Amino acid sequence: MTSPDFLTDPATVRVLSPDGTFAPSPAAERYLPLIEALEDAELERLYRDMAVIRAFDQQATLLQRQGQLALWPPSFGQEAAQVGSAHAARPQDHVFPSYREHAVARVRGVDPIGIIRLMRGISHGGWNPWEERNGNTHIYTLVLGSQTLHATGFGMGLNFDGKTGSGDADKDEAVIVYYGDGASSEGDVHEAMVFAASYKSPTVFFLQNNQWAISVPVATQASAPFAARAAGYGIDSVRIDGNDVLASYAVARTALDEARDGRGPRAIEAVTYRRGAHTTSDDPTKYRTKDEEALWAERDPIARMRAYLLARGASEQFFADVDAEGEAVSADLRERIVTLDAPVPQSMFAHVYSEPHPLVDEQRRWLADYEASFEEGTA
Ligand SMILES: Cc1ncc(C[n+]2csc(CCOP(=O)(O)OP(=O)(O)O)c2C)c(N)n1
Repeated sequence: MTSPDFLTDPATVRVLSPDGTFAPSPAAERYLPLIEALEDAELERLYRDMAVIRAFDQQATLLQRQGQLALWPPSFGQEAAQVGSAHAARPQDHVFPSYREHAVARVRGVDPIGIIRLMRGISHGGWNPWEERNGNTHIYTLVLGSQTLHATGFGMGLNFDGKTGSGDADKDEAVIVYYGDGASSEGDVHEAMVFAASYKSPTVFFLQNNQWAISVPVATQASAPFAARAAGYGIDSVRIDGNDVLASYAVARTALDEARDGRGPRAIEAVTYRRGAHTTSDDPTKYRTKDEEALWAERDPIARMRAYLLARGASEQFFADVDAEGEAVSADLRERIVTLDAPVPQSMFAHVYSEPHPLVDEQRRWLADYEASFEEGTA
């Protein structure tokens, strides 16, 4: 588990304390103008996005239990890190998610049925990143860390195309890439950081340190804060309280603006907690304690923002409307999921190579024979 000094470390950017009080840490001072510029409607939007995606996430978990999905990776507990950083990105920026970034996808405009289609096994992607309504959100990556290379290379391309550093923040483009504490041990992430630093790729490395890589605790991945590791590559790096949506927004906004402006990559370590299972195939009671779960429940990102908004005078009606929207999104999901096809196993061979390939043909034939053997067995 992340060392206890995290809550009191003055170098960690935190704006709201776990009980929702506005109490910026020393490191948060430089970001306060960005937060003070947020209007009530924008603050409420941050809360709304977190609460609605949580409802969707819980519904998807239930639907997996009912056999509608092969697998579900819950985003439960990580909503602040995701919603804050996604709102920090400008429309022209590019987003490279891992496989748990449901809140990011929502903020960028992706129809959640695309995520559902992927997790049902009927699509290799789920949505087209180049369609405008998808907000330049690239498809989920299940191979740990590889998306950091894609994001770095994409950012290098932006530089070559002259799409950075003109000084026009409404026109220049940047990239944000999401990955986890476990993924940070992959060579890909390190190679990506070397290239990003050397070529000043306008890429923000956004690490959600949710304390666990399935059953492996974060202490096994890193003996020092991840933020220090990125700094070792020459990348400006900041550690934030990842359950504070305001900290996530302001730090990511600053990092993206700097990257877009041609000042090279930036890194953010968002310290958060995966409150659910790693996926629906996992049983976290086998490796973590009730005490630990209770400790992080007290630091829940949505409860924190709710308390802050209530203290600012948000109405009961507002919270009721948000709950109703969460239920509407869940109902829509329940209705649409039953209209989706069943997975077609043969489709897994469709996009391996653009040209026919003898090994893939052989595997396709093997699978067809294997499936046919069941029919013969029952005849
Ligand atoms: C290259 C690679 N190795 C192993 C796996 C199997 N795997 C899937 S998720 C996971 C743990 C990832 O943990 P972390 O990066 O902390 O992300 P989190 O799931 O906690 O969000 C592992 C080992 C994989 N998908 N890809």
